[in-house]
Amino acid sequence: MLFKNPVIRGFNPDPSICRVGDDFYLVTSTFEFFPGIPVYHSKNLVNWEMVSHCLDENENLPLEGSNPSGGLYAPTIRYNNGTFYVVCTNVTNMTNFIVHTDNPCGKWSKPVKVDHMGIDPSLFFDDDGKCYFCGTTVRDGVWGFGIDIAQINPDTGEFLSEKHFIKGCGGKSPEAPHIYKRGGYYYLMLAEGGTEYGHMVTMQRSRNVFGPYEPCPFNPILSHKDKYSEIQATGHADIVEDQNGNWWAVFLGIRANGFLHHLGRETFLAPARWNDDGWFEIGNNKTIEVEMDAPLPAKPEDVSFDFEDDFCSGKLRPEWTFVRNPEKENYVLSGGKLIMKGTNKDLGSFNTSPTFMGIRQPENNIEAYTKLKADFSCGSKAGMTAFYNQDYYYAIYLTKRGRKYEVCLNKAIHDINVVTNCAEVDCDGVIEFKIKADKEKYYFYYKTANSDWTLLGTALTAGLATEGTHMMTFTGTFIGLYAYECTAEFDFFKLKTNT
Ligand code: 6LW
Repeated sequence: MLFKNPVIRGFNPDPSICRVGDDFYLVTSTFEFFPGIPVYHSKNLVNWEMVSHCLDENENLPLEGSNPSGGLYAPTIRYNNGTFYVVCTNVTNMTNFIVHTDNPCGKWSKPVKVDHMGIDPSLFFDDDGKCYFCGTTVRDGVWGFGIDIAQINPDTGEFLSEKHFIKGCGGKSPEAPHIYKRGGYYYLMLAEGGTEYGHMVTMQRSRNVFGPYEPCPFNPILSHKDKYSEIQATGHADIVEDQNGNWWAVFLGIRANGFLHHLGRETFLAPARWNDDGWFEIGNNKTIEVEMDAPLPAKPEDVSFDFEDDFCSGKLRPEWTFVRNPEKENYVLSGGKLIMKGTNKDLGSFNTSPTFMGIRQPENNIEAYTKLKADFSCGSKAGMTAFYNQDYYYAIYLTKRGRKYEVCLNKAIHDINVVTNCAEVDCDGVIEFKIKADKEKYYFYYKTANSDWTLLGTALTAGLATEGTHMMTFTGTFIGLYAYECTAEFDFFKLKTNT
């Protein structure tokens, strides 16, 4: 059966997967965005539906003051005996924690803390009932040089053994450890080479969970570091056996536009297998393709990444994402409208939570629409944005200068924040906005009751590329709505792909 990568589009890095019967569950990282850790469900590994979030209460997910790309790093999901566990790190307060649930489509528990300094934690349930924790470790203030493994009680977060230190297979930044057991061997899978263009997946194995581990003779088992392909940076994998005995790897990758990407690291899928020597092989000779043919566990349906919310259901769709800890009273659904109460926090305000909500941009080619009504004073703003983080965004907005309404384009890149192309509009506070995008550019349009769509200006996608950010970032672009120092009523939000 044919399928197309990436299977979960837009910013969805560090995927981790587990299976129960013929149901697959997958989680990804969310960094400074809220709610934390989406849980996706699929029957066929290709069509994924967001069914819950592990952390959907501010009190369980402190993101206040988080730097861009702080917050939640890579989670791991595991199932044991009726319970789903997710373990993760909040780097903003440098805490490792575990949440659990018996219904991954419902509410998750409060987090329990794990006393560990390091990122990318994972759990492994052995067949004798013991559970092990592994994660990258920090020793003497030095990050990212190896993995600690210890027995743990996953319900309390308490360690039940010493930590045992395991090295990587030679690449820089050994991280993303996951342990699996097969044929009497413990396998330790890692990401190495860093999460950028040198990213790889490596494997090592041992008869004893605490090592010593011997490396796979043909490491790395997946990497695009030497491949000419739009798909780059493949790594940070997790693997799963389906109900038919076929094996699969999910991992992050990017769709590079030259050497830039702005959609974020996305979730890819590849068929995998154990060879006769008991080593694991991923994809076609360690690489993957956009279109792959493999025996999926169920027939995929047509995939659509379109999104629409008419704000009539009384509940926001789970795809809506906020930045840091949202002030929930500033987002109200009433009478088929979304009422956003803008505060004095703007999109670019330092490490705070503006009145903003967005969805992950799933494709280069999109068209997104909204209609809003704002009643405000001079200097207030309400509009639509392509938002990477507080230092990198483009926004088209309505404002007022004296008694006149104006639309403006705001471009923020690094510490350059400019307002351009302002145009007076005859509109009485009601306006429609459209953001169109292709690989190279965003196009910002507006429309009033008396006019047709008018192009206000354009901006390069390169301005929102991860590679250009001034501090290490791991996220992707959102298309969203926002309000600043005013109340704005939005009628709908619509995003179309394949335009
Ligand atoms: C994550 C690390 C990585 O913790 O990037 O791609 C870091 N891998 O394993 C942030 O996602």
